[in-house]
Parts: sequence; structure tokens; C-alpha cells
Amino acid sequence: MRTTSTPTHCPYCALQCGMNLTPLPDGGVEVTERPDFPVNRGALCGKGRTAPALLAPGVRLTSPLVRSRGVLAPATWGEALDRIAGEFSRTRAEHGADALGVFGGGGLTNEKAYALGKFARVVLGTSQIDYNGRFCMSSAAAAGLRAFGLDRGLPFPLEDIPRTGCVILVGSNLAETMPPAVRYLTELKENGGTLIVVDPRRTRTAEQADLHLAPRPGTDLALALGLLHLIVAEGRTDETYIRERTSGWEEARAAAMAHWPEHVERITGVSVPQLRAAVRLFCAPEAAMVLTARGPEQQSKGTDTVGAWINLCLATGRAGRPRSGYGCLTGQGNGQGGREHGQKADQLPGYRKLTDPAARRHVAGVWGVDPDALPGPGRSAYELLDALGTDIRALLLMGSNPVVSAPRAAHIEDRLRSLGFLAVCDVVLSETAELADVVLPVTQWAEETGTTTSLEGRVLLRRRALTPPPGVRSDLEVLHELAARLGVEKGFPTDPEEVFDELRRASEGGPADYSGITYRRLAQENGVFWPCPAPATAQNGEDAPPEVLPDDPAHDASPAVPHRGTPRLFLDRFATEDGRARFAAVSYRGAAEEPDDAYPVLLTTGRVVAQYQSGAQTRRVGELNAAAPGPYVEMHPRLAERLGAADGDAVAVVSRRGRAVAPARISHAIRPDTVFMPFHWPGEGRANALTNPALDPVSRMPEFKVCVVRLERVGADPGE
Ligand SMILES: Nc1nc2c(c(=O)[nH]1)N[C@H]1C(S)=C(S)[C@@H](COP(=O)(O)OP(=O)(O)OC[C@H]3O[C@@H](n4cnc5c(=O)[nH]c(N)nc54)[C@H](O)[C@@H]3O)O[C@H]1N2
Ligand SMILES: Nc1nc2c(c(=O)[nH]1)N[C@H]1C(S)=C(S)[C@@H](COP(=O)(O)OP(=O)(O)OC[C@H]3O[C@@H](n4cnc5c(=O)[nH]c(N)nc54)[C@H](O)[C@@H]3O)O[C@H]1N2
Ligand code: SF4
Ligand SMILES: [Mo]
Repeated sequence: MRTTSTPTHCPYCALQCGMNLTPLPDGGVEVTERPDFPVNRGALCGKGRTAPALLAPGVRLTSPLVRSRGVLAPATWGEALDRIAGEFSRTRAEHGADALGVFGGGGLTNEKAYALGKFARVVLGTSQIDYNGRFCMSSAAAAGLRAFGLDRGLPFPLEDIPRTGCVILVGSNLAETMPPAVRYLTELKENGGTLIVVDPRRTRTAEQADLHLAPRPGTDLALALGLLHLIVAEGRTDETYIRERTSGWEEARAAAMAHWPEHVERITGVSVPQLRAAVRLFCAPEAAMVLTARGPEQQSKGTDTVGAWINLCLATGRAGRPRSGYGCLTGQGNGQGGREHGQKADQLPGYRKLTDPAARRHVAGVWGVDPDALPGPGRSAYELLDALGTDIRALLLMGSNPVVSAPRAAHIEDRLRSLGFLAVCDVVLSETAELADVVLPVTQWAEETGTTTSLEGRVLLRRRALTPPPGVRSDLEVLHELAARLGVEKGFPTDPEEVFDELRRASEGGPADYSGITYRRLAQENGVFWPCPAPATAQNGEDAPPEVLPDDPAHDASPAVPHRGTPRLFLDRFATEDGRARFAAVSYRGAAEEPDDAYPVLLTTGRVVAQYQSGAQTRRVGELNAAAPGPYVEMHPRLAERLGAADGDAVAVVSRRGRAVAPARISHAIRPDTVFMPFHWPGEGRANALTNPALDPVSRMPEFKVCVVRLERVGADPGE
């Protein structure tokens, strides 16, 4: 039998590695290298390599489940969909549209995220929609918008990294979270560039650094201010750039000058000589970059913290210039696109603002509804989950597992249980799906076509390579069926390309303009970077083939020529009204919780290479589970000694919100005042039983990276 292989992309993280999928005669599927995709050049991590394991029946859901007499039992699609539509109609009639909630995910394709946002606002008429991206990079997004007028995680392709002079990587453990991307750092060093890693732990990533700074969790803001102080004091600012391309320097400068290096050393634990060394490495070369990930972002001051790191780029003339700039390493498979097309509480497609009258008119026009009928902004993710069972009575959840991944998770689990009605679309019976009244089993990445936008802002086509098993339907089909049952017959097509073509029109003229991107182009090119406006003559959907693209990388304004897309942003001007980047005038403030006698130790949380997020998917893959079978508490030998714990002993970690028990993992790689737990597991070792839902005032992102705890020995075997 001849089998054809289909080029596509990994279902997991934002690197969106290219891979080929080949169906095997025995019904399985093989993942092979796809060397033509430049980002990973064939390399995959274990998660990508083993992703097909979840396609097998038995592991995944293949029938809808409906709760009856307290138990989830198989039901027909008709019964399941009728039940959801019935409960939603009844709840809306009794309590109003805002009693209906929708929670999405950054793993959903652009088409799904777009359709979900439209479904909430047009079919349900609710303002109460948000998504898990709020837990992910929303502080970097807010800071990027504030500084540059536009938020695209990386404003340049990854291939620029090896060509810069110095990279400061702040709170990213790339070696575990995006292993194939480590080669960009290796190549940077091979080219003579330097790497500074800022992480309270000496991670596999930090081990590669020329300089590792290990601040106390939650103090990155002070660290960045201290570095800026030294840059000014040592006369290393780029005054011409500051004058010509920025605004707000005086205030930012004054704020930084109030943060003396000795004071910063006391707050962060990073010594003044280390601060000076960092400034030297960063300022010596002509070009440099600052990249942030969840470490500095998942803080109750994440927006200001990222703003302070951006200030370093602006003060030294390293943004909007070749091989230089600030970037955020977005996390989920479609973490970038997922925040652009309307599943966020305050947004309309194309990264438009829900409060902007012109944006409402444009999108309402595409949707064929009255702009005044569109609800206003709703609650942010944590606030939405916190309102379940009180203001919000029924919830549709698509692409998230908050029982494991939300901060203060035991409380959120209670809120979910207190709902009048919960519907979950998922590929597996996640811990959150277990609480649902109706569970709808959906198709997976290899069985459906759709687009994602990678951390580079590169829009990619995932292609259907396999026929889904009977019994499952796509998320788009679910929304189509529910819309029809709730009285909206048109506007929810099930063909992803049709949805994408509508998304293109909805995004046209917005900050994230996809109107010039078509499935045909995506199939021929290795992705297209947004913004990519439609050429004036091509607005009827007739796009010219990419062969006629001009070679000049700067887009030729000639209207008939398709736009090439925008790999590099801000080279001429920033996206602010006056074209200037804005400094953030920020001062240090502490975390929402600081250690005290009752809770003397800092807890931070994060990831391990073999598990993904809430683990709903990867905990079901044998090879990954064997590599990372359960939670642990990483602690310094000095802390372990004080506790009287040996490696492997069960330790209880107690915060103001709850308690988790996991074996100690003793390591010199962590600060003695801090413990680390990965958050991929439910049950006794659930890290999020402990975390603090203190929110950043601008981005509404929770403080996953800092809370205070006390430790207790509980015996050697946590399993019993
Ligand atoms: N294997 C794997 N890969 C993934 C994921 C996964 O779940 N598993 N998830 C994907 C997603 S959605 C995301 S968002 C990315 C996340 O990617 P990363 O941001 O790289 O992942 P984290 O482990 O959450 O955090 C990174 C580092 O921040 C450090 N850190 C903790 N507190 C602080 C602090 O206060 N300051 C600083 N500077 N650093 C601190 C931690 O020690 C950790 O090493 O990964 C993506 N890739
Ligand atoms: N303590 C702590 N907590 C954290 C973090 C941290 O660093 N520390 N990081 C936070 C971050 S950055 C993130 S991104 C969140 C992520 O946490 P979650 O939002 O829980 O993300 P996932 O575990 O990826 O959950 C996705 C769910 O959707 C399902 N799914 C996958 N694809 C599809 C699809 O196409 N359609 C549907 N309907 N379902 C699908 C999966 O099976 C899974 O059950 O966790 C946050 N929580
Ligand atoms: S790095 Fe991310 S995209 Fe690449 S194979 Fe691993 S999980 Fe998939
Ligand atoms: Mo994330």
C-alpha cells in the first residue's frame, strides 16, 4: 500500500515544529523529520515525537458523555448537543446572557479561537469570555503594547538570534520548554555572541550561559532597574536613538536612578559585580536582545517588570534595529494567534479593541450584526473562574484544564463544581472534564486542518493527515451545531478554510492583519508573518500566486503585488501614534506575598521537558510519563538539612491557600531561600493548590511564579 506523508506541525508548544505524518497500514501513524521547515529543521522534542500516541482509541474520548444520576455515561451527539443548548437557553432566560461563560485556550487554532469569540458574542450574547492565555504571556503583551503600540511576541524571526551580540534570557528555561530552539543560543555563542540567563535556578538553560544571574523570585523588576541605573551611570546610553525614536526617557531615567546597585543587590541577591558584568556583556556589542518568558511575566507586577526590561533595549538603542530588540517567547501552540482573534475578554479579531467604536463597526459588519448588539469587555480568566457558581451559572470550556492549571486550584475546582451546568470539549477526559455535565470528544491536530501563529508571529498551516475515528467531531462542528440549536443558522461554517477567509476579512485593517494570507499561500510558503494586508486589488479574495512576490524585503506598495508578510517589525517606526517607543516609568515593588515567620520560604513553579501544561495529554503518553512520572519539590541541600529531609522524602508544602505533598529533590541548582515545583499534576502534588491568584493590575495575570510557603516532613513515601 502506498502511503502519503503530510507536512504539518506539532500540537504542543509555540515553536510549532514542522513534522511529517505518515499513516501506517496498521492504523497507526509515524512522525518523520520535515527538514524543509526552517525553524526546527527536523528536530523534535520527545513530546512532538510521541504526539500520535494520543490518537489511539482507548486513550482518547470517542463518544460524548452526559451526566445522568451523577455519573458521566456515553450518549449520542444529538442528546449531548441538545442538553447543552437547552441548559444555556434556560440559564439565559432566567439569569441573562452574562450568566453564560466561555473559557478558551491558546492551543486552539486561529479558526477555533475566532469562532469561539464570535459564538460567545453573537450566539450567546455574553461578555463573559476569556481564555488561558491570560495565565501565559498577557503581561508581556500588555508591556509590548504599551512600549511599541503592538504586541507580537517576537518582532523578529528566531534566525536573528545567532546574529546578535548578546542575549539576555529572562525567566525562560528554553532547554526544557522548547528544546529544538536551543540551537539558536548555541549558534549565537559559536558566532562569538554571549548569553546571560536570569533564573533563580541553575537550569539546563542557565548552564549554557556565559553569565547566570539568580535573583530571588519576584525581583526581576529591581534587577532591570539596577541594570539601567548602571547603564546610565557608566554613560552607555544611546542618546541619539533615545532622542529620535523614544518618548518618556526622563521619567524612566529618574526612576532607575533611584535604584542604587547596592540596594538592588539587597533586594535581588544578585551582587553588584554581577550586575556590572551583565551591563558590560549587554552593552559591548553593537546589537543585543532581551527575551522574556514566564519567569518575570507571571508576577503580580509582570507588566511593569517586562516594561523595565524593554527600557534596557530602548536606553541602549536596541529595539527596532536589525539583529536587536525585545521579544517575548510565547508558550502555547497558538499562544500568539489565540490572543489576536477574539477569545480574550477585551478583544475583537485582528487584535482590535472591543471598546473601540470603529473596531466594533468593522467586525459587526463582517458578522452581519448590529454593532450595538456586541457585548462589552468581560472578566479576565481568573476572575471569570472565580465568578463560577455565583454570577456565572453555565460554562462552555474548550481547550483548558483549570483544575490543574489555574492558581488557587482547589478553590477553582470548588467553583467549577458549584456551576449549574458545565460543558467541556476535549480530546481526553481531563480533570476538568471529569466535573462536566456534558463532555464532547473532539478531533485532534492530525485529523483537522487549521492555522496557528507561532512565537515568531509566523502564521502556519496545520494539515489534516488522518481520518478521525467515528464518534468525534471538530470544535468548529460543535460550535456550528450549538449555534443552530440556539437559533443562529448561518455564520458558523465547519470548513476551516471558510472560517479563515472570514477571519481575514474581520482582521483586515486591524493591528494583526491577516487579510493577505490564504491557505494557498500557506501551503506553498513556510508560513507568513503578520501583518500581511491584502493588496488593494485582491480584496475579492483573488490573490496572486506567491511566485510574483518582489525580492525586495520591504513591501512594494504597488497594489497588485501580494504583501510578503512582515518578519521584522518596527525597523522604520514603532506602531505607536507618534512612531516612538515609550519608556515605562516604573519603580520596584515587592511580590503580593513576602516571606514571614509563618511562611518563610519562597515557592516558584514551572515546567519539565517531558510534560506539557496540566499534563492532560502528556500524562497519557507512556514514554513521557516514564521520563517524568510525578511532581517533586526541588530544594537546596541547606534547606533540606534544616527540614531534616533526604532526597526522595515526602515533603508537605503549605501556603495560605492549601497544601501539596511531593518528594524532595535535593539540588545545588536552586537558591536556598526558594523551592520549585512543576505544575503538571493533579492530586496530592498539585502545585496550584498553593499558588497565589494575586493579579497584575494591567494584564490581570496571576502570580504563578511567587508565593510564600512553609515546609513539613511527612515521611518517606507520599504514595501511602
Ligand atoms: N515541556 C514543556 N514545554 C512547554 C510547556 C510545558 O508545559 N512543558 N508549556 C509551553 C508554554 S504554554 C509556555 S508558557 C512555555 C513556558 O516556558 P518557560 O517560561 O521557559 O517555562 P517555565 O518553566 O514556566 O519558567 C521558566 C523559568 O522561570 C524561572 N523562574 C521562576 N521564577 C522566576 C522569577 O521570579 N524570575 C525569573 N527571571 N525567572 C523565574 C523558573 O525557574 C523556570 O526555569 O513553555 C511551553 N513549552
Ligand atoms: N503553577 C503554575 N501554573 C501554571 C503555569 C505555571 O507556570 N505555573 N503556567 C500557566 C500557563 S503559561 C498556561 S499556558 C496554562 C495552561 O494550562 P491549561 O489551560 O490547563 O492547558 P493544557 O493543559 O494545555 O490544557 C488544554 C486542554 O485542552 C485539550 N485540548 C488540546 N487541544 C484541543 C483542541 O484543539 N480542542 C479542544 N477542545 N481541546 C483541546 C487538552 O487535552 C487539555 O485537556 O497553565 C498555567 N498554569
Ligand atoms: S519543541 Fe514544542 S513544537 Fe517542537 S516538538 Fe517539542 S513540543 Fe512540539
Ligand atoms: Mo503558557
